[in-house]
Amino acid sequence: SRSLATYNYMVYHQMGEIYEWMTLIQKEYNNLVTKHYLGSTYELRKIFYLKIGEPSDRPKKIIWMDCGIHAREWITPAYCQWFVKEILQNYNSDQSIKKILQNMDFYIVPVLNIDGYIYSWTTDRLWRKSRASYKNGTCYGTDLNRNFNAMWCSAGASNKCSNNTFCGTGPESEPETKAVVSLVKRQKADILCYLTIHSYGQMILQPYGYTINQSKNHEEMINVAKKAAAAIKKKYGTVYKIGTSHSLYMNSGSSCDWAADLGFNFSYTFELRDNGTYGFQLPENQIQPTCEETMAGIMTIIDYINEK
Ligand code: ING
Ligand code: ZN
Repeated sequence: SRSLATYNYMVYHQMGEIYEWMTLIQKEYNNLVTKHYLGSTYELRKIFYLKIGEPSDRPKKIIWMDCGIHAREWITPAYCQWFVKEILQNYNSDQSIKKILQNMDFYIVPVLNIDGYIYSWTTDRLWRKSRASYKNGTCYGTDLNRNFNAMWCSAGASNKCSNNTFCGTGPESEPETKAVVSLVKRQKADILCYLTIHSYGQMILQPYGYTINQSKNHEEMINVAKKAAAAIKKKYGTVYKIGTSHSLYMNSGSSCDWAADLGFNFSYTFELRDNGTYGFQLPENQIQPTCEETMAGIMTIIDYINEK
């Protein structure tokens, strides 16, 4: 698709189309959107994020959201694109979106694990990890959501490359992880909320995964997650679970825990539809309802933070 007007948000898109979409969206909405280089993948592809908000002279607060850290979770890049389109299309008519874009900037990474995403299109639909090569090319891929510096590789992760939860050769060993860490640390003082989008399972997870300990504002985060889950349910009846990652399964080295340790008050992992019927291969006719309900959930969190 060469034009934004005909871009179909109700189908899954190959990486080449998502790159084109990023170019089109920043051109069409150049009053609100700029495209920035985040870093490079292992296979030397460029990772971009879209910065969305009204221009301002003073530093603005930031909401971070990444999609596609796991290759096979195709609904998540679809959601990040949906989110961007939705806030831009409604900016003029919706006073609450206008207010948010005056106060804050969104940093949106539509696809973080680009090498893996492409591989899931070309070769293995259920590929999860990055495409870094180990052991003379006999073994591939790090689980980028086990590669962050949060009790790295202590539990719920594997140090064997052949495993799906391989944690890498060290904390932040992977270029995709490094790219996130370097930008997020640079903007640390301004980030209010760190959102990372996965599928599947219908959950809103909060820190921690590596310990039974809770974050300092655990109760507040639970209350906000409850509100978000209620907003999701109200849309199409989809039921979400909420809780700490640890209460669902132990894991270490996740970006959500790392972000909490950096000091962000709000750090959530979303697991979008479904509950296992289709799993990672969510049919395209569920893209729209999934994105609409997720929109309701995420805007609940953002409204709360913006009004705080
Ligand atoms: N789920 C996440 C995973 O990386 C998760 C679950 C949530 C891990 C929060 C760590 C922290 O395994 C999927 N679907 O990838
Ligand atoms: Zn995932």
